[in-house]
Amino acid sequence: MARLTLMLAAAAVAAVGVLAGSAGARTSMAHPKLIGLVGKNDAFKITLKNSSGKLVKTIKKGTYTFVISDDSSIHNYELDGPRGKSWTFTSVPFTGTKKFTIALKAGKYKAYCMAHESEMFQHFTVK
Ligand SMILES: [Cu+2]
Repeated sequence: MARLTLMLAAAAVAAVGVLAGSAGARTSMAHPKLIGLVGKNDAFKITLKNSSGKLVKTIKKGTYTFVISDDSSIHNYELDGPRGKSWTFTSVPFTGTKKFTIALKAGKYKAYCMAHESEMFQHFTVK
C-alpha cells in the first residue's frame, strides 16, 4: 500500500511538471487581455476592464489583446489614442464579439461609443 502511494505521488509530480511547462509556454505567447463591453441589455454603458474585472485606468505600454463584446445594435465600440490614432472595433449595427491585438504606446486613451460619445466613454492612461 505504501509503495502504491509513492507511485501515485510520483505520477502526480510528473503531471504537475507537464502542466507547468505548457502554462509557461502559453504565457510567453499570449498578450494580457483587456475586456471591452458596450450596450449590455441596450444600456448606455461602455467599459474596458482588465482580466481581474477592474476598470482600466492606468496600464503599462505594450501589446494587448482586446476582446470587445458589443451587445447592442444602437451602440458601437471605438478607441482613440495619442497622436490621432484611432480604432473602430465595432460598427453601430454590429452585435457580437471581436478580438484585436494592439500595441499601446504611452499616452491618453478614450474608449467610447460614437453615437453617444458625450455620455458613453472611459478614459485611461498608458505609461
Ligand atoms: Cu451608444
